[in-house]
Amino acid sequence: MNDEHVRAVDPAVAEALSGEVDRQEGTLAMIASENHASEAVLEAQGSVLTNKYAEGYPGSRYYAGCEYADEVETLAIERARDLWGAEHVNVQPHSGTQANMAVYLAMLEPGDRILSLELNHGGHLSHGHPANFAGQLFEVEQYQVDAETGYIDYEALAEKADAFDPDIVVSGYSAYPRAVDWERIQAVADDVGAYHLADIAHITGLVAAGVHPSPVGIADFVTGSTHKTIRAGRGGIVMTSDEHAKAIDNAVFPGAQGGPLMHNIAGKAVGFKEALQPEFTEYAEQVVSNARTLADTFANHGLDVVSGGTDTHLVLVDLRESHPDLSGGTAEEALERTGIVLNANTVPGETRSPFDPSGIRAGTAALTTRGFENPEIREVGEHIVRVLDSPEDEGVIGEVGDRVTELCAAHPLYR
Ligand code: DSN
Repeated sequence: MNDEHVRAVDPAVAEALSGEVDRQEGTLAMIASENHASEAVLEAQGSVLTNKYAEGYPGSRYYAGCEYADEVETLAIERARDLWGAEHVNVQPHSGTQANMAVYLAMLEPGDRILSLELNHGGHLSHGHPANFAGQLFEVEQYQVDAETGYIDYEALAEKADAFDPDIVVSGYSAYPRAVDWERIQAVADDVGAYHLADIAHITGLVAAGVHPSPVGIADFVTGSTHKTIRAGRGGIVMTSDEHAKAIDNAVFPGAQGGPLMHNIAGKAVGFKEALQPEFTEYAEQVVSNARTLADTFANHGLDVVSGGTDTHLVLVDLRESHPDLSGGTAEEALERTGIVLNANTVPGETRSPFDPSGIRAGTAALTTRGFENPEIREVGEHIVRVLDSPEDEGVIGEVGDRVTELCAAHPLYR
């Protein structure tokens, strides 16, 4: 990729950037929250809009010279509305967590109550973990997945809601492989007079393409990030009805943020345009098909796939039964040595430390972007199993690593 100006000014950063291009090019990105943005998105994100202050919203800014910022942000908003069908969209959140912060800030008072899924069961830090602002400012109760099935325990969720009387129920998850029944969670929220926030950060692209049910029009608020399955570059987004539009806009700016990252919003606009093309639906369908193939491959080799499979882009494996002496962290490290990059993950009923948990999480969004289809995903799944079985066998690490290099070369990204 062209880096002549960075290289002239700062060779150290140029070397690191070039190393990162090589790393992405030469390894298999299977961290479920990652993807590879197109060069068009990268160009927009690396544009002169990084120079522009545009506090406010299109047509109503606190600074002069915002005509192009207005144009770009309006395009991002219109395309997001086309993609997800929301009445109102705010494309300014810097990340998914900032989007969630805006919803809490708009609708809750400090000390109010959040009911959300436990982190070990697939939730997210910004849903109320004690280490996060959401856990520090609000009272938090958590629901779980069913210990046997790995699916959300909707009945227990309803009972918790009755007992806890939350102000907001949070759905949408970071490590939950199954389709979410948004209506059922909405009914729980309605029963206790709570708002419903559906955080679709991981599945924005799947929802936009119609391969996962949409919470838009069901939940009061839908938040997401824009760099995962939707592939529109780093950032966040909030969607809501006209009723809550003003509260959300005020909560994003000036409530939670200052000047919007206009270069990122340009990336979102471009990525959303790409996602509106018919090929994106094919992409999203292939992402899910690939994830199902990966889950089947793992299950056929005796791994404990949480919930028995997947409806999304991700697969969660609990290593405790099949590999009792192998932690997620050791598995992650051994796989990284072969060029397969995924993450250690906590699992429902976690018994180890979150720093070295019992599971691994793997996603197919990035590999699908570079053109992997089911046979290659099956092969990658078999390589993962081989490494899990022999994480310290240098022969296995070397053989798998060589094959990963061949697979990457067959699917170039940016070169
Ligand atoms: N860190 C992201 C993930 O990996 O799921 C979520 O923010």
